[in-house]
This record gives sequence, structure tokens and C-alpha cells, in this order.
Amino acid sequence: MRTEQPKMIYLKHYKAPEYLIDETHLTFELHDDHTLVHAQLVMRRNPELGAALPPLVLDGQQLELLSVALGDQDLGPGDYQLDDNHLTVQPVSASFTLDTSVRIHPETNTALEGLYKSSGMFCTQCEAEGFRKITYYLDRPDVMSRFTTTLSADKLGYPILLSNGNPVASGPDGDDRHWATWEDPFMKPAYLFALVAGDLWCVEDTFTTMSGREVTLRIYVEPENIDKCQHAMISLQKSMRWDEEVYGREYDLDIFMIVAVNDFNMGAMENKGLNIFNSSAVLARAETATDAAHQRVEAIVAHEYFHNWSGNRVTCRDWFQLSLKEGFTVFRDSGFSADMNSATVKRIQDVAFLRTHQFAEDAGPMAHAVRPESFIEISNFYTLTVYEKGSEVVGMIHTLLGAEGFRKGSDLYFERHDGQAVTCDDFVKAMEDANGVDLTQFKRWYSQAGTPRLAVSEAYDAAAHTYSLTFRQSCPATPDKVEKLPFVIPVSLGLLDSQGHGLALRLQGESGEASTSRVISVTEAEQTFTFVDVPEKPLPSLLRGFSAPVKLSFPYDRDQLMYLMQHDSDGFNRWDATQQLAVQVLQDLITQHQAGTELVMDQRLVKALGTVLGNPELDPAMVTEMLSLPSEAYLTEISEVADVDAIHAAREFARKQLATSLFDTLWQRYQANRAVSKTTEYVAEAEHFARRALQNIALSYLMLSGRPEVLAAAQEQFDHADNMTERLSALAVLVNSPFEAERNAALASFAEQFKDNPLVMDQWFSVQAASPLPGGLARVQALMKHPAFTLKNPNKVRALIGSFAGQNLINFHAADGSGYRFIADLVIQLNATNPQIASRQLAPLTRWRKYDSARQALLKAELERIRGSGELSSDVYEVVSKSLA
Ligand code: B3K
Ligand code: ZN
Repeated sequence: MRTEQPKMIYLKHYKAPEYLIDETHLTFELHDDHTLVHAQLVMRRNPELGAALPPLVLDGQQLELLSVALGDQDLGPGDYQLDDNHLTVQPVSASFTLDTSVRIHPETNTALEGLYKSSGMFCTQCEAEGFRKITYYLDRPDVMSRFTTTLSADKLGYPILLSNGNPVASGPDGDDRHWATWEDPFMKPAYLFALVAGDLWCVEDTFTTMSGREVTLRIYVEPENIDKCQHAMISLQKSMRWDEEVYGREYDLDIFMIVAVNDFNMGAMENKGLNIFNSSAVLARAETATDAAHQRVEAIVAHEYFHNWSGNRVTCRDWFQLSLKEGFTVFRDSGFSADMNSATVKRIQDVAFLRTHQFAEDAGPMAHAVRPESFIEISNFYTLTVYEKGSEVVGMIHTLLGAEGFRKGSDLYFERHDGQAVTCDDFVKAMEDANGVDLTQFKRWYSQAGTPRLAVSEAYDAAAHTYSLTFRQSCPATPDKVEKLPFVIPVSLGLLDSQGHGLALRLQGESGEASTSRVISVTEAEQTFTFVDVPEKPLPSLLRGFSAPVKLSFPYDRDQLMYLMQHDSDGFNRWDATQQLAVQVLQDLITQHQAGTELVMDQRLVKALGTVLGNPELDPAMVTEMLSLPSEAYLTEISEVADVDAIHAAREFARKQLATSLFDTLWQRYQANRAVSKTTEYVAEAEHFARRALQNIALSYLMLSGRPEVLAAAQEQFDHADNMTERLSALAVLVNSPFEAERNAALASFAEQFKDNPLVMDQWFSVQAASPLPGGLARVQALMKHPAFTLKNPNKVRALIGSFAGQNLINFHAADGSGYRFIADLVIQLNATNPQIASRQLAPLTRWRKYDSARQALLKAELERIRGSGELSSDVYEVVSKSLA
């Protein structure tokens, strides 16, 4: 909790640290009602800043200082200054040792930052600025140090004692206690520090690196979860191999550990050699985790592992550079997931997510550049822009340089900066130097916020056989900047002839080989590209694979979109054509709903989706993606003013129409796939994910018919499925159905069966919170009283509150403002206990400019109520004040 007005911090004020910490020796005495931390820091004046010895200002928060010594000199209260955030001492020589002892209280730490307790075990979360809640330190990523950590605790309660690096010694400490010392040979910033003490079991395996070293791999969990670690272990081994093969990166310590904890503010944390994970990102087995959960575990294990190079060996100079490690690492984990599963489906899912959620962020009050220029609370900047758009920016460099050029650049980056704390500019410079290219203009992607628009028009000259595409780019104003300079926009494209074939693409003035798909770079505000030898007017396929994070528009009519759906050689664009067709059809329905006329749907969408569904040659995962209509959240994002009711009504109407018209094919595909599921063992692989996905989307459509045979099928699947994917989908379908008795029976039996598994109960909460049936808020409020619910656990908050505000738009946006009031009350409550979670749950209220004037007024009133509710954490303060600005 803050004690002074939160301050804005600026990138332009960055200064190198006055002092360096060569060695950090930590001792933790862990007790049930307090913890003692002793830190010995071997320090010196930063030689680059001259010989003068300015005061040494250490970061520290919520610490009870017990003693300070400079060298062998004990300091008394008159010898140092202390405030709520700092300890200041005056060094008397250029090299010295600083010893401090503090008392802290992990047992009452509800913010889950620093050292805290979760389900009886001690664990840490230090990124970004949590280490200062453990001891006085230079808590900034450009201060890198060699850490030695000794921890002692009660032997019975905490048989396992872990920290970063390699275990070097351990022993008893009296009768009841024991201790262990860990040494990390790699220099690291404090945000990568970790400690764990608890009663844990582990699954152990090994990995032999490309140079033949054997690494011990351990996944630590609470004893009852020991049977749910295999998928994470396999994912880890696959990630280690992939990083060697694709990036030439080898693991560097003798041991790599993952620990699963139940109370965690986000997905996981890449602490050196000791990753700490939200249990939801580790535990997975068929009976208790869905296919989506299996894929998420695989992706997060990979992401955190990849950070060992992109983040740990080469780290960030300051937090404005966060995307240096996060954008790059998301790009790396997307490549991994694409290789492990279907690359096209992975791309579709990533783009659908980016367009819905990151585009909304980029158009809202918290919009910021991939490398922001200022912030109040860094925790608020672990955003979709820094992560997902940051990954798109790295992906564009990959597109521009090609796979080989990109690899040369990444090799140079890792080699040049190993052991350093660097900037996004350093990353781009390595890419430039390795390839002899100039990316100066490209770097605007790092400094300019907002989603660029790219409007494309065409002209065909039948006599000259030339075809021109004119691109006009613009970027809307964002809170940080009004005027934007043109971006470098790589546009991957093809031209289709009337037979559905790709034409050879030769630009005016070019000779030699011509391919049927290529990348052109749009670099000016307006730019025309003319293709020659074009025998007939073609249909363009633009922005293939979503080659840039922009909003592209081209005046396709519906028949042209259907043509692209059928003939485009780019799988991503076949899906995108389907989405654009669906958007056009849904927008008609929205307009009809607003006009109060009868809803009449363009049957071309039915026909197009019917063809897709009836084609047994297509990958069922692709069929599923094509059948998934644009979400209400996406339709909201692309609306000038979002009409919540019309969007919901239009989409539900379209779903019912599709269900009725395609009933027979849906039913046939459902039954065929369910039959395979019934006779096949659960396998967590792409082909099986695809089959179950199609089966389940078919079931959800079929249920809209209300027919008894579908109800029976849903119940059969719910009762007899041997895996959570089928069971949970059947539950969701029943929960959203009009069959009240069957719904309640299913919910009760599910809760009874899984009441002891908190992650499964999260799914149970989430399915109900997301149900669009009337009375959503009352259901959520009742569920908050359920014994399995607690506001102290972030997963529970996300499952119930997050699903309600993020997925149940029709109930959250209830015209009386009850949904808004509910979220605001919770934010006020969470602000006092867990500011990071409070600030996240606040996001849906910040988009108030998107809605009609009545809802705008209600949303603003709630934001104002939060602002006036008392002492705000810097997290909540920043989001509320920027939203109301
Ligand atoms: N680096 C962490 C995120 C830390 C968030 C701190 N509020 C997880 C990740 O991106 O890998
Ligand atoms: Zn990360």
C-alpha cells in the first residue's frame, strides 16, 4: 500500500546504477510466524561513474530493519536514513560489504509478491519489484550478482528446501530444523531470485544436452498431485530439444526444477534454475485437465524454459525494455507450439486472441507502446501489448529477414550480450548487424502505440495486363501521442486467378523467378505496387498468415470471400475469409436488430460453413475454427459503439440458424467423432485435440435445437467420458441449455466428484460464470459463497469474476449497471489484499468509451467510486486515473 502520491517513472530518466553488487549471500530463517533474512552484499562503486561516493540508496518495502553494518562497522539509527521505500547509507570506500538483517511476514502476505505462503509452503515471486519486500537491495534488472542462498526451516513441515542454482551443502540445525545452501554460478538480477520450502514430492527425469551433459529435471508438487506431472515433464524435454535445434541454445546448469504452487498471480515465473508455476500451468492428466489445459501447460513450460536464454542469460536493462524478453519469448514459444501441433491452427488462435484483446487494449485508455515511455506501476505493464504485440514485432523481423537471417541475428544477439542487461535497441541492432540491413524505420513498432489501419484498393489495366494495389496506412491517436509516423508493414500476399490458382508475382521492373506468394514492405503513408503480366483481373489474398498486426481493409464482397475460403493456398487466410464473411453477415443482423425488423440471415454463410463441415478432407481443427463465429468480444472491438444486446441477439440468432440448417451434418460428425473418442485412449496430441474439438463444437450447436436425442447425447458424454475435455464440454452445453433439471443434476454430480480438486472446481465456476442465461450476476454472487471459493486465490477470482466480466458480456453489461457495481466492489476489496489481481479485474470497466451513453455514465460512475474509495494501491490508482483522464 502506498504512503505517498504514486509517481510517474520515465524511460528518458534512466541512469546506470551508482553501485554494483558482485556477490549476494542470503540466509533465511523460516518460521511459522515470521522470517529472518540476513543479506551480505559484496559491493563496489560503479567504475563507469567516477570515483566520488554518493549515498547508497537501497530499495526496501515492508521490512523491519534489525541491523545494518558497513564492513565491520555496525551502524546505529543516526548512521542511516530509513523511509517506507528506502534505506540510505554512506559508503566510505569504493569497495565494501553491507550486512543487513530484517524481519518479514510471509505468513500474512496476501499480495503474493516477495516471500509468501501458499497452501502451507513458502515460495517467492520477485518479478518485477518483489525482491525489495525480502531484503534491502538494488532491486533493478541492470544490477546483476552472484547469489548464494542458505535456508533453514522446520524439518517435518518443510522437508524440501530449494533455491536457484546447484545444491552445495545441507545438514541438521538442532533437533527439529534443517538447512540447505544453494549456489547459482550465473550472474542474475534480483527479480530472478527464488526460494521454496515445503512438503513436496517430485517427479524426476533427465535430459542430455547437445554437448552430452546430463541435466536432472525435477517437478515438485504437493503429494496428491504427483500423478499429474508427466505431461509437463515431456513438454520440458521437448522444449529443451527444440531450443537446441531451432535456436542452438543449450541449458547451462546441472539441474532444472519446476515447483507448482496454488496461489500465484499469473501463469509462471522463470527464476534461474527454479521456475515457480501456478499449479494450473503444470498439472495435467486426461481425467482432470482439458485439451486446452494440456496445450497451455506445454506452452507455458516452454515459455519459461526459453527465458533461460531470452531473459536470464541476456536480461533487460530496465523495465521499459520488458518486451525484449517477453515479446521475444512469446515469439519463441509460439514457434514451438506451432511445431508441436498444427501451425495454421496455432496462428489462427493467436491472431483471434490478439485482434480481440490486444487491439482493444491498444484502443483503450491504457494503450502504450511495446516499449512504453512511462509508467506508474510496472506490474500494470505485463500486458498483451508487451507480450503478444511484442511477439508480432519480433515475428515481422523474422518475416523481413527470413528464417536463416533471423537465426543469424539471434545467434549474434545471444553471443554479444550473454551476461548483460540490454535494451530493445540492442536486440534490433544484432538483427541489423548480422544481416547488413537498416531497421531504423521499423523500430517505430517499439515506440508508437495504437493499431495501424491499412486500407487497400485495386486497379486492373486489362490492356496493359497490370494490376495495382494501393496501400494507405494510418494510426489512430493514443493517450501518449496524437501524430504517428508511417510504419514498415510487411504484407505477405498472393493473387488468385479465376481457376483458383496463384499467379506468378512480378512487380514492375523485376525480372527472374517469380513466386506465387511473396512479402512486400509498405513503408509510406500511401504506396502503390504494380504487378505485371497479369492476364486477367485477379482476386488478392492479403496479409497472409497475418504478416503484420494491423487492421487491413479491402472491399471484398461475400462471393469473393467464399472464393477465398475455397481456393486460397494460405490456410490462415481461408479462415480469415470465413471470419470476414461471418462478420458481414452478423453486422447485417445487428443492424436489423437495432431497426427492430425481423432477423433474416444471408444464407451464403450457411452454405459456406455447410461445405466446410461436409468436407471430410479438411483438418477437423480447421473446421472447428471456421465454425466458431467471431466472439461477442471481437464484435465489440470492431464496433464504433458496441451495442451489447444487438451483438448478443445477432450472434445467437446466427448460431441457431446454423444449427437448424446444418443439423444432419453436425449430428453425423458428432456421432462419428464421439464413437472414436469412446473407443480410443486419451492422447494429448494435435490429431486427438482436433477430433474432440470438432465433436464438442458440433454438440454445442446441436444443443441449440433443443431436441431430446441431443440432450441424451450430451448426458451420455457427460456421464461416460473418460477425459475432462469431453466431460466439461458436455457440462457447458448442459449449463447453457434450457433443461434446468438436467443442468442442475450435472452441476451437482460434477461438484461432488471433483470437490477436492481445486483446478477442476475452477472450471466448474468458470462454466457457470460464463453462461449467458439470464440471472448471471445472481448466480455468480451465490457461487462466491460456495465452500470451494475464496477471493484469496487468484485462480478462483479469474475463474468466477474474470469469466463473468470477460466472457459473459450480456450479463456483465446489464442495463441497470449491476454487473459494473459488482466488479467495482470487488476491485475495492481486492485493492487492499492483492493489488495486482485487483488491477487486472478492473480492466473491463476501463473500456467505457465503447458503449452507449447510459452505460458510459454507469461505468464512469463506478470508476469514480473506486477512485474515491480510500487509499489505492499504485496498481489500481494508475488504471483508474488513466481511464478517467
Ligand atoms: N516473467 C513472468 C511474469 C512476471 C509478472 C510479474 N508481475 C512470467 C513470464 O512472462 O514468463
Ligand atoms: Zn515471459
